[in-house]
Amino acid sequence: MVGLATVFGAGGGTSSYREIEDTDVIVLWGSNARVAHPIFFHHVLTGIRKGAKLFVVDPRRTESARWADRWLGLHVGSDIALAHAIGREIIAAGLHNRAFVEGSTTGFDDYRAAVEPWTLEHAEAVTGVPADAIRELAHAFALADRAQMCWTLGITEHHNGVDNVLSLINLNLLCGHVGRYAAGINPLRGQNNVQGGGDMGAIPNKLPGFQDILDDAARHKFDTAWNCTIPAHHGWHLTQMFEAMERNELRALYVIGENPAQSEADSGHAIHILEGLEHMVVQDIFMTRTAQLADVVLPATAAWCETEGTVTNSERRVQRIRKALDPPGDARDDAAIIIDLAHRLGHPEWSYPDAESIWNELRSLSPMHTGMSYQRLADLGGIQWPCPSNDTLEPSYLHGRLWAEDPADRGRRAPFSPVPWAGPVDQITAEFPIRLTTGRRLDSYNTGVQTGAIASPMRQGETLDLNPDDAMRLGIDDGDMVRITSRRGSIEAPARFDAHLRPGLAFMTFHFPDEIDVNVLTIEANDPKSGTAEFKASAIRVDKIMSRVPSPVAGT
Ligand SMILES: Nc1nc2c(c(=O)[nH]1)N[C@H]1C(S)=C(S)[C@@H](COP(=O)(O)OP(=O)(O)OC[C@H]3O[C@@H](n4cnc5c(=O)[nH]c(N)nc54)[C@H](O)[C@@H]3O)O[C@H]1N2
Ligand SMILES: Nc1nc2c(c(=O)[nH]1)N[C@H]1C(S)=C(S)[C@@H](COP(=O)(O)OP(=O)(O)OC[C@H]3O[C@@H](n4cnc5c(=O)[nH]c(N)nc54)[C@H](O)[C@@H]3O)O[C@H]1N2
Ligand SMILES: [Mo]
Repeated sequence: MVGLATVFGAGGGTSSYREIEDTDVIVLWGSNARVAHPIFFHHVLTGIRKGAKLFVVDPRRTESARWADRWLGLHVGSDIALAHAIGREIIAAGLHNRAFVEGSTTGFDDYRAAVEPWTLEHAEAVTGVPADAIRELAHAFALADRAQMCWTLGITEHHNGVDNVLSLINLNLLCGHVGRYAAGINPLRGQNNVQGGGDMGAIPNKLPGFQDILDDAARHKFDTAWNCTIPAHHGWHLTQMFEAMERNELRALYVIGENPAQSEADSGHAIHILEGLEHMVVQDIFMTRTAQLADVVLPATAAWCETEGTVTNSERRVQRIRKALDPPGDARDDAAIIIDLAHRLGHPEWSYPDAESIWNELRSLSPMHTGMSYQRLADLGGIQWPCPSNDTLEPSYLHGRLWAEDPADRGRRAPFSPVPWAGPVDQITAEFPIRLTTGRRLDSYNTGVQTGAIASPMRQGETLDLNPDDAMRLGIDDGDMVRITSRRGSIEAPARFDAHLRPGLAFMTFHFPDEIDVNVLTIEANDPKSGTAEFKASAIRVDKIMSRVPSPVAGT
């Protein structure tokens, strides 16, 4: 979101899901949407059936790549090199959209100079992607009438995640693939309401509706509405909070719906910091490992089925959710708990009889939500922001003004970003010769708290996935028990052969922390601009500790 906000002002994907069905070229970059965004992927499949070409850029030949016309298997962390080579090739072949670049962007000359060294051959050497595949993607993307660039964590979870994002946005600017129907730039959001959390101001620098916390007029509007004084400075993001805890500057933490004892990189270190807090409150629907470290645990209801409210998805669509089940035991609505807390902190005027009254207050303060009454949300089956009034129709895509006939109507031009390339922080050496990247499987969800609570025949348990050639060179057979060691720590897991991995690459998830806690291994190298950790690039060593125990054969 930082990258999109830098270029366009608003931190949101530019297109609607259905637009991917009407596009000519789809690039899934560092995203395994077949597994992680299956509903969105259905729209991708419809697009493919209607003739769109799919390119997948990922160091693993993922389930998503099975539907691709071309899979570009690159080295972990080499994305900027690849993006710059694509940009250079488009310019060298004269395929960029000159009118759009001249009329609606800034900084093209600096960008052209930054990509100049990235010839196809140089990029092939750095990324491992054959030059002809780079050329094919460059030409298909530039020649398409409409193209969509979609990315997720393979791009953002790096020490230079924001620069990675900017290097992809450059390509859309170069070809004018933004601000038109079915041409767009779309980061797919992770959790079902992570977009909504940001829209509501649950980020350190914005008030609800992305109103800037440094804007006096915006702040005073909220001061008056909420009877308080909002500090006129940015708060801390999660990484900065951990740093402040380590300095003993932040001494109490109120955690709602997050399990940082398992989801933080270098979790051994993170747990140590959480244990040093004077006071920690955890509000969750399960007794998580973080909750076990807390002084107070507040049992909450599950937002998606036990309460009323709204969620906002990756295409900025706000939808109603309704209570279907009574919550168990003492569990209470998240909002009710927070309102009670406000009363006890001396704000008895907080009075919201139901979720709708909270929402209506938001509509009165956040212009992009004003036209979204509960009635309209129900009638229309969800509405995308911005929706400033009761007669706003679906905006579908953002930034259409970049194409306005009259330059005066185009608003701020979108800047190119001549970002530098820098490889992963955790170095591959003789002692740590294998690159570990971490991510997701279809059958489990994040730290496994929710999916681990039910038995599923789909779930196989965690493995270290290795390229078979690498494994055999290390004397490791499929199913052998191995020790995995990084510069932070060490864990054990069964090895599994996966020929879809590039040589030198291993893969694990963070879904099974009770048995195998991968974040013991990951590096806490953060992007200074977004605070995101480099979950996607650790260096490891793998040692066999025990041969696979053959499963008993019936009758013996
Ligand atoms: N089934 C399931 N679905 C989920 C979740 C889940 O836990 N389970 N979690 C949700 C959440 S919170 C999120 S944020 C999303 C995440 O959704 P995704 O980002 O799609 O999921 P990941 O598997 O973490 O990473 C995506 C891909 O990045 C690739 N990758 C790794 N390193 C690099 C690199 O250097 N460059 C490139 N180009 N690619 C790289 C990996 O091989 C992987 O295939 O999924 C959401 N959906
Ligand atoms: N190694 C590695 N680590 C990673 C990643 C990776 O790719 N690799 N990905 C990172 C990413 S993208 C993410 S998003 C994080 C996820 O990290 P977390 O957000 O810490 O993990 P979750 O398991 O999604 O935890 C969400 C918690 O919210 C609780 N919850 C669910 N619904 C409700 C509700 O309605 N109310 C309340 N109060 N609680 C609720 C759940 O019980 C759960 O404990 O992990 C990060 N960590
Ligand atoms: Mo996420």
